Amino acid sequence: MPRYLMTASAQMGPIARSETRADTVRRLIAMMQEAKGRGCELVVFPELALTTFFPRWLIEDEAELDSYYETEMPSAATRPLFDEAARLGIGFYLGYAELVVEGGVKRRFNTSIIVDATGRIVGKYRKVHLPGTAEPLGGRQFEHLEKRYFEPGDLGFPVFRGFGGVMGMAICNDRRWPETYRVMGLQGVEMVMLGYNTPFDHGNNQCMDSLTLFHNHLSMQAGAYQNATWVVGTAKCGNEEGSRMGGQSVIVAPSGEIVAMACTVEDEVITARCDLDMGNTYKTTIFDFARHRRPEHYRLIVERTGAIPPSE
Ligand code: CDT
Repeated sequence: MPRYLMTASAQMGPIARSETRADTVRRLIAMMQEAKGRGCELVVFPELALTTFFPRWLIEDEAELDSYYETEMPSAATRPLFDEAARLGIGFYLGYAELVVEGGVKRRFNTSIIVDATGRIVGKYRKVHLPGTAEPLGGRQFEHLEKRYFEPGDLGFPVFRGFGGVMGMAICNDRRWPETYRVMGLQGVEMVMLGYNTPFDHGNNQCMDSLTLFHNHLSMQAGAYQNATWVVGTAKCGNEEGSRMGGQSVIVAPSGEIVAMACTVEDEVITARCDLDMGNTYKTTIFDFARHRRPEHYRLIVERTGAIPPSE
């Protein structure tokens, strides 16, 4: 018996710096309604889906910086999204900037949550692989200051039971790292949801710029196939405040095949009927970890070559 999960990826076009949370939440709700209308039980929104991608700028005014973060979830501004999810009976993944105060100290994370079809938060993840720099590089139109504005996530890569399967999360740059998928793969993940904001700008490396969309799919398709899991990758894209970002949001099957892809750089909902049992075909054959993985040999190789040991 297949275990179908009707899934949507709700890509977003740019969010202007002047756009309010209320405006953005209205866009998210419209796409959630479309996803539900197309029979979906789950909708995946992008990374930092409530604001413009602010790490492109050096923001020295602390109050201004704080205005990009959520201090509670749901907040007054995001409550309508949770209410609509519960009314429709649809779950969602949402990325946002999180600010928590612990012992009088502000801590900032690039965060995502899974919300179930009753509007309840059932999982939280904080981005581990933060790209860019803590100090501005200068000499370029846009910075990438995630290392300044966030600390690396402290929640690991947990998986959550929900939507009839084993669900995991990642955020943007995490998708380029095999560890991301493998840590969840070792926990039997069946669907990895992730949002991204990926500018075409790699400093002066124009060769890499031209491969932006290729590397986007390459990393998600490899992660899906090598860990026998669905991957749902959702972009915020288009020309955001002069920064061009890649789209081509996708739903990738455990075979590594793309089964749905966005074709605009605007708000666009794509859907797929995802059989969560499909990964079992791979998990019991070529990627049967228990039978074929050889962690003890990885250690031997590491000892002989002097490379840094993998943490298992
Ligand atoms: N948001 C984010 O993590 N973006 C990075 C940019 C890398 S440099 C262009 C990404 O991996 O897509």
